[in-house]
Amino acid sequence: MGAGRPVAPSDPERAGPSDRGRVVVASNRGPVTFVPDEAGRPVPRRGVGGLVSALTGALQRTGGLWVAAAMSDLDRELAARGRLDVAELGWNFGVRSLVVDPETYDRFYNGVSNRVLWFLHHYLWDVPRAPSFGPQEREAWEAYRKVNRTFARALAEEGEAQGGPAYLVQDYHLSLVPAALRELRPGAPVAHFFHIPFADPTYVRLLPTALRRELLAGMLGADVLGFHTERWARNFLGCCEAEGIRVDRRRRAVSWQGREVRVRPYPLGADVEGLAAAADTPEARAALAELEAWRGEARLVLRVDRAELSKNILRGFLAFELFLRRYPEWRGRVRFLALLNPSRGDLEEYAAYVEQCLAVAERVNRELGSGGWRPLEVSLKDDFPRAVAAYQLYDVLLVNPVFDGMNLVAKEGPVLNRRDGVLVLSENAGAFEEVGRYAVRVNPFDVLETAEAIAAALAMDREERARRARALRRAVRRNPLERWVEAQLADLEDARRRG
Ligand code: GDG
Repeated sequence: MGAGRPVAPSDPERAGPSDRGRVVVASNRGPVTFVPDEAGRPVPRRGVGGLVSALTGALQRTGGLWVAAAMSDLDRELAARGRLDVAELGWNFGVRSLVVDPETYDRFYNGVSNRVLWFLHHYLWDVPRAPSFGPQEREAWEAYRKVNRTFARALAEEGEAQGGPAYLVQDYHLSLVPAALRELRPGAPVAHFFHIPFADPTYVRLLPTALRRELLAGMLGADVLGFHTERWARNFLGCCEAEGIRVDRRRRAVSWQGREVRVRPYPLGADVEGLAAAADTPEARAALAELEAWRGEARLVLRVDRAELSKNILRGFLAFELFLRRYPEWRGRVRFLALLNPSRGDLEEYAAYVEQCLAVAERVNRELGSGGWRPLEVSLKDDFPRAVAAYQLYDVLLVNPVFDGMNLVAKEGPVLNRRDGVLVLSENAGAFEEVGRYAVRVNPFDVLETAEAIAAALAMDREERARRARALRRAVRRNPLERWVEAQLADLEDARRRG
């Protein structure tokens, strides 16, 4: 989350049902970070991205509170003084930041959330070697449990002040919060949303038995469990069945401790208005001019990702290399731009992966580049305006994650693109359920197929490109950003009415 644009205090176009009670959101990372200005005064900066827009939009309508962990030293210092002051962002909801001691937080965040749960649900382990669960991993699990309980306690405390809110708990970091919160506030309506894939029952068995049962039980404390796609929801139901828990597949419901838990897909939409505003900033316009000059007459293949193992950057580069070797007539006429936002630098697997990607890019440039033509340009930088500018310019957008909960890039690109660019999309990206039929489909492990997909996308005739681009835009616009929260809140209310 970097520097962001200001949020409109209230936008009547976006107003949803006004009779909803208050909402309390919980997530590991909050919607705001503080950076000191020249005088050293902490200034709040709103995070960028569809998720922050969806949740701040909902909170603007209902009022309430967002609870998150303090990230930086400055965050921790401000959090220790009480509620964060976000008045200058025009928000009519509060933000509470939780302080966790840095060692516990590191075990919770790096040790379990990113090293175990992220790897598990994206199928990232090199199975002959990892995972391996010994005493150290159990200790990290203890920290995970502790931070989840800290969140649950804070949410329960806030329940009174917020007049019995609906709770929207976010993501895999907080899988144990629903059950812990239910113990403290038994009748409270709780939805939990998983932003990443949910692995299938066989792969989930890579987790020690007690841990995977605890995870399922933690999530089943919710009334509503949300995933981006049918596929991830089905995997979750399959995992419950594998543990002997009663599941009604037809109604997508789990019977758990005398309650019924609904398990549903709620695909997150793209922030179409926010993207248009971001493209209109001076930073994005300057980046657009610079990229246009750099591209020249060449065609542009683009990827935009966090520098992240699950995004399959390396196979993407190898596929582009293979494409250039099989179709030499394209040499000098196409450029590949990879905009990579640095991520999780604390994990050695990530540093090694990024290094490997950079080395492959260098080799491809050395072996295949000639004259002033460098085929593969990599930018490793947090630069949202540049991403928004590049979206407008691509001829081919390569989105080939090994697995991805949704992948918003696949939806954002087509909204802003001006060249009837073609989307090459992994069949394992959640976005595939909504927009896959307008894209060129790839199996992310098949480098040859991906190379051929790039070739097919570049060679596609004008009418076909225009037809697909139009259909993509329509498909994305059919799912407005607000629907994601509204559908969860409506299902929570319904679940409550039916007891
Ligand atoms: C997780 C799940 C799920 C691009 N460049 C920069 C930057 N961006 C923005 C993009 C987009 C977002 O970052 C990336 O979102 P994705 O959905 O593609 O991927 P994850 O970060 O892995 O998100 C994913 C998502 O949660 C929401 O539920 O779709 O499956 O993995 O909006 O425009 N943002 C910043 N700097 C950049 O340089 N700050």
